[in-house]
This record gives sequence, C-alpha cells and structure tokens, in this order.
Amino acid sequence: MARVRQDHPGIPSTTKRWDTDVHVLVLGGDGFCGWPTALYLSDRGHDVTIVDNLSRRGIDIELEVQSLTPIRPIGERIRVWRQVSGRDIGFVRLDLAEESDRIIALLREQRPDAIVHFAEQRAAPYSMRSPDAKRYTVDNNVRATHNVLNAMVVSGSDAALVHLGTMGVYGYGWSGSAPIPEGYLTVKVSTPDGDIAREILHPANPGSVYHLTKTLDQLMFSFYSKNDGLRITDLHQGIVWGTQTPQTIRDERLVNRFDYDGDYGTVLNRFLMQAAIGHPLTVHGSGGQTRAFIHLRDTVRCIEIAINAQLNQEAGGKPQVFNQITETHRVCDLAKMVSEMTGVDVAYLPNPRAEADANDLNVVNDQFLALGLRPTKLSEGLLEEITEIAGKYRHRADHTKIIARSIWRAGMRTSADLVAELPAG
Ligand code: NAD
Ligand code: USQ
Repeated sequence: MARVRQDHPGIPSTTKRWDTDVHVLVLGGDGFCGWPTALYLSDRGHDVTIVDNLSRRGIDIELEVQSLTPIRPIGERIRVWRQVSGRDIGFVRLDLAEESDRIIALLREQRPDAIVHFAEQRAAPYSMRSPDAKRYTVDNNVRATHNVLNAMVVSGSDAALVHLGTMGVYGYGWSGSAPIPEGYLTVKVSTPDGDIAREILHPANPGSVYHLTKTLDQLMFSFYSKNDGLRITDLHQGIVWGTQTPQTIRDERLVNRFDYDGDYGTVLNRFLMQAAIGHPLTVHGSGGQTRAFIHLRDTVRCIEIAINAQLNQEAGGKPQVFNQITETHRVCDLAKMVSEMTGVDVAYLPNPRAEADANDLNVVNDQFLALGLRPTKLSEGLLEEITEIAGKYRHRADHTKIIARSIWRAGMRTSADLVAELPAG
C-alpha cells in the first residue's frame, strides 16, 4: 500500500528510482566516513547538505590529539570542493541530540529524499574511558537517532533513512559454522503442536557502551518502521580502513581525517601508521580477535547502493539490514602482514578491553555483492596507505597518544601501566 505524506495529502509515496539530483542530508558529514560520502554523492550529481555539530573536532581538543592528516575547517573544505568540482554542498551546524525542533524545521524546509545518519560518538574505547564518557555516548547517540526518527514522523518525511550501524551489534561469540545473517535470524520455537519457525532480530551482544547504543538504535528502527511506516536501512558495517577516495585526493585541502590515537584509531589504520613511524605494532592480547573490514572507498559506494535499494522498495516494511563488510581477518594476521611488508616488530600487549581472546567470524554479505559492490581487497590498498598517507604525514604523529589507555573494567592494566611500574633506569 502506498504511504501518503502527512503534510502533502494526496501525494502517494510511491517507489522512486535513484536518480541524479536527489537531495541527501548527510548527518555527521564532517567525520571520517561522512566527509568522503558527502563528496562522493555530490560528485555523482546529487544535491548534498551536511549536518554536523563538529563534536568530533571538539573531542580531538579534549583528548589533546589531532588527525594524522591535516584536516581543514568545514567551511574551507566546502569552498575547495566548489573550486575543484563546481558543485555546492550545504552545511548546517546542528546538534541532533539537543536541537530536536531545528531538525523538524530542517526536514520541512529541505524535504530530503534520503538521510544518511553517521552522527554518533563512534569509538568503543572512548565510550569506556570514564563515567562521563559513557553517559555522553548514550545521551548523544540514542537521543540523536530518536530525534531524527521523531522529526521524520512530525515533518511527514518519506525520505530513505540509511543509518551506519556496526557488526559489533552481533557480538563475537556466535559465528563459527553458523554464519551471521543480515540482521534477522530464523529460529525454531517448540510448541505443543510441533515446531514453528519465527524470524527475529538477531540477538544483540554489545561489547562496549558504544556498541550498546547501536543495539538500542536497532530497536528504535524496528518500532518506527512498524508504527510510522518509515523507510529505514541499517548498515552493519565492519571496521573501516583506508583514508582517501577519488574525491578527497583532488586537493590536499580535501584530505580525510585519519585517527591513530588509542581511543579513536581503529586497528588496521593504527598498524599502518605505526609501521610508518617504526613503532611496534600494538596487538591486544594474542591477536586472535577476528573482525570484519571494509575499505573506505567501498563504504561510500555502499551508501549509494543502500539508498537506491531503499528508494526502490515500498515504504513500511521492516528495516532492511545489510552487513557492510568485505573481508574478515584476525588481528594477529593483520599485524604479521604489515610487519612483513615493512619490517616493523609486533608487540603483544595486555588487552585493555574485556573481549574474547580469540573468535571465529563467518558473516553473510550477499546483498551488497548482489547489488553490484566490487570490493577493494587489503592486498590492493595496504602499501598505498602506508606510503601515501601514514608515511607522508608521520611528522604530525604524537607518539605519546598511541598506546590504548581506556580500560573496560576497574583494575585492568594497560601496557602503559606496566611501563610506568618498571623501576627507574
Ligand atoms: P566520526 O566520529 O569521524 O564522525 C561522526 C560525525 O558525527 C562527526 O563529524 C561528529 O561531529 C558528528 N556528530 C556526532 N554527534 C553528533 C550530534 N549529536 N549532532 C550532529 N553531529 C554529530 O565517525 P566515523 O568513523 O565517520 O563513523 C561514522 C558512523 O559510522 C558512526 O555512526 C559509526 O558508528 C559508524 N561506523 C564507523 C566505523 C569505522 O570504522 N569508522 C565502522 C563501523 C561503523
Ligand atoms: N586492537 C588491537 N590493537 C590496536 C587496536 C585494536 O589489537 O591497536 C583490537 C581490539 O582490541 C579489537 C579489534 O582490534 O579486538 C578491533 O578494534 P578497533 O578499535 O579497530 O574496532 P572497534 O573498537 O570494534 O570499533 C571500530 C569503530 C566502530 C565500529 C566498529 C566496527 O571505531 O565505530 O562500529 O569498528 S565492528 O568492529 O565491526 O563492530
């Protein structure tokens, strides 16, 4: 049944074809994934507006660390993009967690066809570093997502909402011979009349307060799609590696951010940066943790594919879930690979996180492949990252920020504690 836009009675929300000049709001469009996505969509002919409160830049100041790459202020980024591409990108500075009325006004004014939601506090270690950081992560992420959903209902928006979720909602205790499905699990329920099959949201098993917020997001999506017929896609994305895309390399002032510190740096990008400065590669524990990965260039393509898929289906179904990953690796194997390419040693450090020392990970990612994604493999991009990004900007690295210090439980020790306990001299 076609849905009718509440403030446009009589205009049925029929399925649309993805086209050029589709109007997209990129929430969190100043961040690591959001900025290259905004440029990619703009380059593809879409009308892009970035919405961001610049909180990530504020956290850099709080942590006294900077992106390895010299990122420019958002206004300059947008001006340079106009110079090199001839295309405008809008920018609205707005806090999605705090300014619900402004979100409603924005949706009424701009009537986007699609909304891509990247705007959350996304670092697991940051979310575990202190009681304040835990509260901030929950308040920011849960309220931001709920405010967006509520604003869509109030403004009568039938935009395709594409949210960046995480593989971590499934946790790392299941897999093995039973592959992780895309969002939903069919279970057998025993009844007196025999077994019946039911499809449920895959059980959530978060490993940090940050991951917990993503599991709460999932429930909000289920409710709002059921109750209000919102069209929602949740992308369960793996760890993103890489830095640049064909758009961000057009001018050095468009360079993407590259986090390497113990809170925000993700494992593979950290290893690439560590190799470039000759720092031993910081494997937590045995390195038997298996995780899913995707290159940033594939992230931006997946967003467009997901919007297209959502716009081409009837509104009102359950949320679509895609596992946005292209390969899985053990942390120790990544370290070995980078070490063999560069000659840098591997250091096995006390693990500051409460996580399984080793796990299998078998993930279904059929939908994106069926929709045309051609993945960038690790083997194609690693060396380029080491030389063109980590090597080029290594002089900007603050070596004191590399070791991860956020601990999951009181009493856990990090390698920084162990070094501090060594006798002087
Ligand atoms: P990021 O921190 O670089 O970017 C997030 C952006 O959102 C920042 O620019 C920040 O200022 C903005 N933001 C945060 N809270 C906001 C608020 N209340 N109002 C307005 N703007 C706000 O993070 P990222 O690495 O680009 O990740 C983007 C999304 O993708 C996140 O939701 C994250 O959970 C998800 N994700 C990231 C990865 C990864 O490896 N980076 C992997 C899987 C999923
Ligand atoms: N790790 C190391 N050494 C390091 C850094 C990390 O061994 O120097 C280990 C961690 O202990 C963990 C694994 O590598 O076992 C992954 O850590 P990570 O920091 O690369 O990734 P994670 O904390 O899971 O978070 C990142 C993003 C998050 C996203 C998630 C996708 O910050 O936004 O949701 O990846 S996923 O892991 O698939 O859930």
